[in-house]
Amino acid sequence: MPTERLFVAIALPASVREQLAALYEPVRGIAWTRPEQLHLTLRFLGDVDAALGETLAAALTRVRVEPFVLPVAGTGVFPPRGPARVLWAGVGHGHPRLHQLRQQVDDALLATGLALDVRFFRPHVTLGRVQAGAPPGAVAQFLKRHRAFEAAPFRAESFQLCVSELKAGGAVHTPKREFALQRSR
Ligand code: 2AM
Repeated sequence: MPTERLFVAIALPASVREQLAALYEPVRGIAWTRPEQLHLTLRFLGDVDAALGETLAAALTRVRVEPFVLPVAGTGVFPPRGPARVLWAGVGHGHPRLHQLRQQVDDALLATGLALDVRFFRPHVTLGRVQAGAPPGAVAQFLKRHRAFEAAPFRAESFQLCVSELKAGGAVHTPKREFALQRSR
């Protein structure tokens, strides 16, 4: 059965991506997210039967959340303690509509019968992955330097169903469908 590795995300406008990519430093052992791929994941679906794509897209057209302004500010790491694996930029506490959107996306996907690995939602934009061999202190220095980072807030007007292909040079993300944020009729 052919599968696709899918996720639902909010794409960031070029201006925000540029501000985030300006934080990147050539540190050995940190693999920075390609600037054009910077995004906020709402839901990772994993490998899904490719034949289900249209059903999932149809379900997502039923999401009704109004556009909202999202701040992009602060930096942090996952896991918060112990060796860092992921460096991220935050979105404050997240706009209430961000959580509403995540909830509606989950409800829409669950209604198709898809099994979701529901876990705590920690909205973030992954900036880079820390690999073995990163110099000790590099992550701490990055966090210290960019703790007060703040990009211009942006208006989230849509979300996307995306395909992630794992390639030798890293994951390549391609939007499959875009859904406008809109109030319920
Ligand atoms: P993140 O790094 O912003 O959390 C596409 O693969 C996106 O889905 C990734 O950029 C990642 O978003 C998220 N993702 C990948 N693998 C995941 C997993 N096993 N569990 C949850 N989210 C995952």
